[in-house]
Amino acid sequence: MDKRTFIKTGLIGVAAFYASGFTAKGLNPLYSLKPRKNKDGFIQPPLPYAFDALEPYIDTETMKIHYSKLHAAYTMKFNDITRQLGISSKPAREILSEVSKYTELLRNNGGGYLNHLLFWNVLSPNGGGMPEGKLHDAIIGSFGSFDNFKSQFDTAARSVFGSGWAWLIFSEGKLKITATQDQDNPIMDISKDKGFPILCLDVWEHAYYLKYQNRRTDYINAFWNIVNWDFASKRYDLALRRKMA
Ligand code: MN3
Repeated sequence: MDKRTFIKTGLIGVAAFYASGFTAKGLNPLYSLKPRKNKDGFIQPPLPYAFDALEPYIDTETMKIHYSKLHAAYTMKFNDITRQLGISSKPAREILSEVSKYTELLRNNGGGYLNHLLFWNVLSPNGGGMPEGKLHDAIIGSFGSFDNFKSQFDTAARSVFGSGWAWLIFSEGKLKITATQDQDNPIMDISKDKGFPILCLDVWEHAYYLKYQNRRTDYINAFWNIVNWDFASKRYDLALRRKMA
């Protein structure tokens, strides 16, 4: 093997390693929400930014606990349960799309696993502002204006009783806002509004209590400063492609 071939082979090895779930930047883009697996099952990819990167909107301590304790626990339990049931080789999306077949424990932990994967990517220290291109036009088309969209999303997020999530989904050819309880999501067959998630907001108290205490509205307002519209736009493109497929 000459030097050039050796380097080339080495690079392919590196590429294969990163393809196993990690990239040089940290997180493989999960636009398709198809998390990679390793021998232990579904992986919890690294956060795509530092724990303190979303300050002052989401505080460092909350991010540490949320990612390292809570999401890690959902991941571990989801792996345990899917292994016990002998369904660990199935994609997470597929398991959740037929979640009514399984126990509430699987529903809660599978939802907790996938919802947070999406949520970390929906946030960015370079986020905020407004979407561009097709997603922008679709939001105006579906909600009349960007402010109307925000206000409807805010209402959905505020109205979740107890713990849950607010969602922007692509459903039956258009954008729609919905909310779910606990760790349910619009991929699940038990969900009243089913669709392809574009954007989500975790409104469990664990997502904001340390900084905002009971002021969920302040947390929701802060969210708009860190929305990763670039990621959301790519999710929307994917939703359109799937619809046409
Ligand atoms: Mn959470």
